[in-house]
Parts: sequence; C-alpha cells; structure tokens
Amino acid sequence: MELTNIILEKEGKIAIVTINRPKALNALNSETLKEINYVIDEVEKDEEILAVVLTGAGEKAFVAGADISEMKEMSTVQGRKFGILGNQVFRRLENLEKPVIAALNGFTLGGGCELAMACDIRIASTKTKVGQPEVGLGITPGFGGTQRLARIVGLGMAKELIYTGKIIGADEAFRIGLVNKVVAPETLLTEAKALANIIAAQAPIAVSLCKAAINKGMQTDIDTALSYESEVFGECFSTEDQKEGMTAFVEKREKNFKNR
Ligand code: DAK
Repeated sequence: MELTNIILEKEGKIAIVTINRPKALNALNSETLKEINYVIDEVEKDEEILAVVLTGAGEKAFVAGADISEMKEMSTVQGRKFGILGNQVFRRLENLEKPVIAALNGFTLGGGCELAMACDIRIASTKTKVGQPEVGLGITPGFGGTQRLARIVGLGMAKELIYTGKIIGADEAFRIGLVNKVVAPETLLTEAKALANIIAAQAPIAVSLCKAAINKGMQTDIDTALSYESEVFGECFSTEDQKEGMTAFVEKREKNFKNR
C-alpha cells in the first residue's frame, strides 16, 4: 500500500509512526484510518520492532480529530462505516502486542484524544491541548472516547470533559492522569523515543504479556484477572528470554534477549 497520510520509520528496535496531514492538523479521514490499519500490519509482522512511537506531523497538532469536512457529508450508512473502521483500527492498536507511546505534539482533540487513549502511554509537550469537543458538533465521541476516558481518568472527570467539550492544557492533562509526563516541545520526540527504547531493551515477550494482562484485567473481575496473570506468568517460563534474564542476573553480566 502506498502511504500518503502516514510516515513509517524504523530506528533500531522502535518504529516511529507519524500522521502526516499537517495542513488539516492531521485530522483523521477514512484514508488515514486505512493507512494506520496497514501500518499496524507492518509493525505487527516486523520482528525487529519492539515498541512504537506515534506522533503527528508539524508543530501544531497530534491529531485535531476526525476529519470534519469528510464527516459533514456522510450519510447514516457512511457514518456507521466510518465509525466501525475507526473503532476497529483503534482496538487493533490497543491490542497490538508491542507497546505504543503517543507523543502528543499539540492539539489532541476528539478522535485524536481517542487515538491517544488507545495507546499504552501518552507524553505531552507544554503546547499540548486535549479534549473531546464532539458535543459542540452535535455528536458523541465515537472512537471509544465515552469508554476509554472514564477508564483512564475516572468517571467524574471524564463526564465533565465530555459533557462540556472543554479543551485542557498539558498540565491539567497531567494532573488528571491523562498523560504520563509533560516535556518541552523540542524534547518531546526524543523523550518518547528514549522511553520506547527502555521498553524495547526488556524481554519482549514479557512486555507483551504484561500489556495483554493489564488490558484484559481492566475489563474483568479481579479473580479472573489474577488467574490470567498466573497464566501469563507461567508462560514466561517457556521462553528463552526468562532463562537468559535470570542467568544474566546470577552471572552478573549484561542480558541478551532474543525475543524467544
Ligand atoms: N477536521 C478537518 N479539518 C480540520 C480539523 C478537523 N477535525 N481540525 C482542523 N482542520 C483544518 C482546518 O479546517 C484548517 O483548514 P484550512 O481552512 O486551512 O483549509 C486547518 O486544519 C487549520 O485549522 P485552523 O485554521 O482552524 O487552526 P486554528 O489554529 O485556528 O485552530 C483548532 C485550531 C484545533 C482549535 C481548530 O482547527 C479546531 O477547532 N478544529 C476542530 C477540532 C475538533 O472539533 N475536533 C473534534 C472533531 S470531531 C465517529 C467516530 C469518531 C468521531 C466522529 C464520528 N463515528 C462513530 C462515525 C470523531 C469526531 C471528532 O473527532
């Protein structure tokens, strides 16, 4: 697939995925969603890639939402199709076996905030502005916003943000736990890559199983969740990397994980 709205780059063990429609503040149209879906395929099958950084092109926006110009003209059927596509893509990203760090380099609104919330970790710059302004457009958040925001920041805060459509700054986003860290705009990508590289240096199967256990555990009761944790814990002992990690510790040497 020829990519016109997304840039996919590899740097060692990490992939950097950039949404590249800066003239429309990286708004998500159908084509961009399809390209993100394709990039997920590529990242999934590339065994060298162990973590992903997702960001937006330009200095103004991560993603300023779903593409309003495209949505404006949609029929009910097209709207439903668009919603299904977005939800599928975001869910695939959330379930991707490799961790995804969103580097929020500016406006992170509507579908952009929802995209960021489908990622594992969010880092903001001091210029980041976050919100779910959909009610001001006569719609509800449709790419998981009504579900993921409450899971991340809690019910009361999610309801306030969604009912008012208000846009908050990076410090407030940090205070409510929507982003993990706020850094200077010029260091955002470096910080996100550094974090991705720290993760990529761990045992990849263990990291991936942690992601699955955390995600699955958040959707179920504690007993089922703990039983799943025991299952994945056991699974680690069938990996070469568990032997390598523990042997390297005992032998006081650097570990050399093989993703096996
Ligand atoms: N869509 C399309 N174009 C956009 C856009 C968007 N979301 N956001 C900005 N742009 C375009 C602008 O139209 C403008 O294009 P030109 O006029 O230059 O051609 C260009 O980007 C620069 O934007 P501005 O000139 O407006 O820049 P400012 O600095 O003055 O303002 C802003 C920046 C971010 C405050 C403003 O652009 C803005 O308010 N943008 C819209 C933000 C927004 O409301 N986002 C939420 C979109 S609703 C669904 C599932 C999900 C969704 C919908 C349906 N289904 C289940 C079906 C999700 C909905 C949303 O995300």
